Amino acid sequence: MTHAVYPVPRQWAENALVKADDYTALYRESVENPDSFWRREAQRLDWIRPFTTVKETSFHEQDFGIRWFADGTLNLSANCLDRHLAERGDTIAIIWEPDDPSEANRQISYRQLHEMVCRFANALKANGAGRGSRVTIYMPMVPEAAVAMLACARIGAIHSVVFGGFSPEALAGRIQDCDSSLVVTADEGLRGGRATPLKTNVDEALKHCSSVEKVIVYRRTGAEVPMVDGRDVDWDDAVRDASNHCPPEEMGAEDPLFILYTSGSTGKPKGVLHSTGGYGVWTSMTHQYVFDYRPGQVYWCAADIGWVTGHSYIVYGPLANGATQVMFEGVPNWPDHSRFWQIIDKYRVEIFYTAPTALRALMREGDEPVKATSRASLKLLGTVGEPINPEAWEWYHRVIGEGRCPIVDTWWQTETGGAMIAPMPGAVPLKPGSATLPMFGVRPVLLESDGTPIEGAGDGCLAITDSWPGQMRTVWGDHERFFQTYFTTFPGMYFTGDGCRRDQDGYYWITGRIDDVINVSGHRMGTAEIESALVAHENVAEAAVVGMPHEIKGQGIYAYVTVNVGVEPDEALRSQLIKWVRHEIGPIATPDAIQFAPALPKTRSGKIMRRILRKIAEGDVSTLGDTSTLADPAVVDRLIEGRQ
Ligand code: 6R9
Repeated sequence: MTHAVYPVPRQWAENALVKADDYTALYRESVENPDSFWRREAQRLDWIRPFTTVKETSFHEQDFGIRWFADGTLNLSANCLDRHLAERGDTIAIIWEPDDPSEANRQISYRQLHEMVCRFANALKANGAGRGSRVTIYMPMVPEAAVAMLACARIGAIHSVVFGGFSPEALAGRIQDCDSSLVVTADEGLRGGRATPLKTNVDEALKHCSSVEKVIVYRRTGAEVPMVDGRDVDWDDAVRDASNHCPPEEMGAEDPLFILYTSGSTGKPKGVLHSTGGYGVWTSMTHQYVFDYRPGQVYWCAADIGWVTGHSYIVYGPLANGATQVMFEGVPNWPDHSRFWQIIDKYRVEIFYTAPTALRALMREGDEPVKATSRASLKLLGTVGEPINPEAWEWYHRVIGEGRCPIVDTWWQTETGGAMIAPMPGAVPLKPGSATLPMFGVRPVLLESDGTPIEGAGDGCLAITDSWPGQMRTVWGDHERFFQTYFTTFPGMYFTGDGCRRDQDGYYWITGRIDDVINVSGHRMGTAEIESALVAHENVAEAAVVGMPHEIKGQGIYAYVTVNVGVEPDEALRSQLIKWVRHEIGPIATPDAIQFAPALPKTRSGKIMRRILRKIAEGDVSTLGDTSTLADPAVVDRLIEGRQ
């Protein structure tokens, strides 16, 4: 197969932070002599006590462990704020653009952000939080969300941000799992002109959570919300008398920074735990090199703070690098489809980072809403979250960037902390649809499913053979699950769960998840989670969920449902079940199709054959493969007839 190749534009080749030769030499050093490479890179952070050891890691069962810079101490909030004050205290850190363009924006300098964080850190302490305690943050996209995260980092509390689109049930599960003592939320969130009742959701969730003692409520819309006496505190009241002086806590490099829940192929969501030192070095380094970031440039990552992209590339990476960034509360298609491009013009954004699903949705609206804007400030574009189809890549490149801006397609995961496979724009020629080449320190391998390594060009399971500083350190409360999930499929390696192809030039092409995780609009959903929500409904006997191709979302959710005896599987039940799943997990888990199935295809040992269900959902029934191991092969014909 031949693919378009976009060479590095001359200006980029000459002026980039990392040029082609640098990339080759530094990559080699990073894998051959990681200690010297990382000892130098880690100097990008301010350490309180310098580290003496660098890399102490093993993926093998007998001496399994991941430690980086372990005897060093630092504070990441100080790295994101205090150290910038002398030189760029008055530089704007966050330009906040509200959902409604007619509402006033906010521009917050590093000095102001520092003061907001110090005050809120003292407020957290006054409400019982401290080193090691867990604070759940359930907030809309307002600067106070970042303030809450940095305030936790400042006092050594571990934040757990829960995306504002999750339901009270999903929020409760995440609060219970890490026993948060404090929740930070807002009265309401605003997106696309619609309000989300965040505080009411928290009240609902807390009926099932005994660990929470305090709730701090930021007033976003001013809506009337019930406040529980002795438990609920107004944000403004909490900070009003708080001192603006709050010395940063001295944290060990391996002390936990945050927990972020993510869906896996089995069981309930896992609390991915990231460390302080390694994560700080990794997010700062990748942000600088992948986006070729120079102080003074306006950068915009359009992700939500509830996902890892928001953690790494809105909060920790850019702020550690002293960046000026846009933070956007709203959505790409409201009030109209030019919203993103208008914001780019309004603030002269140079670097823009978003997800393929947003691009595909906007592409469908045609070029007019784009052409109505200038976008002359743009220099670099980025994508993340799912594979980008070459068609969307070309549109992004040709129409949005007018052929002038390299596109950095960044492959990474909640577990990896930051970009793992991504082009450095001044060093690596681009191929639409490929995340290109590995980041410094990243050693990818492709394997057959039996573990045989694939050399050269080929297609297989993507694993990483050695540790990198931004790697997650454990699953909160379940270290054994961490080891079992990631290091046993291919012993001695980190297994990503993704399939991948490598071409003759050594470029990586992520083909998507090969486990039971589906990627809906760049959001990870465990099929098991949706299945357990479905079977929790009184009329459902059994459910199996698979991904299906979806033009905009990348993947859609296709659910096979077997109802209880005596229940009529009709349209009313179908819409009831869709509502039910939204209620149990949140709108992002809304099934796109529900097929009522009299029975599911199972092996004789009772295992559901998902491969067959996937094929039927994809509408590809000509290649169902071997069905001879099914207990009742006739089930398949009935499923094909009933396809939605
Ligand atoms: C950062 C983030 C991780 C999964 C990952 C993969 C998919 C992410 C991608 C990509 C192809 C890219 N993914 N970036 N696939 N190209 N550039 O998205 O983290 O939410 O944990 O999702 O997303 O399948 O395994 P997370």
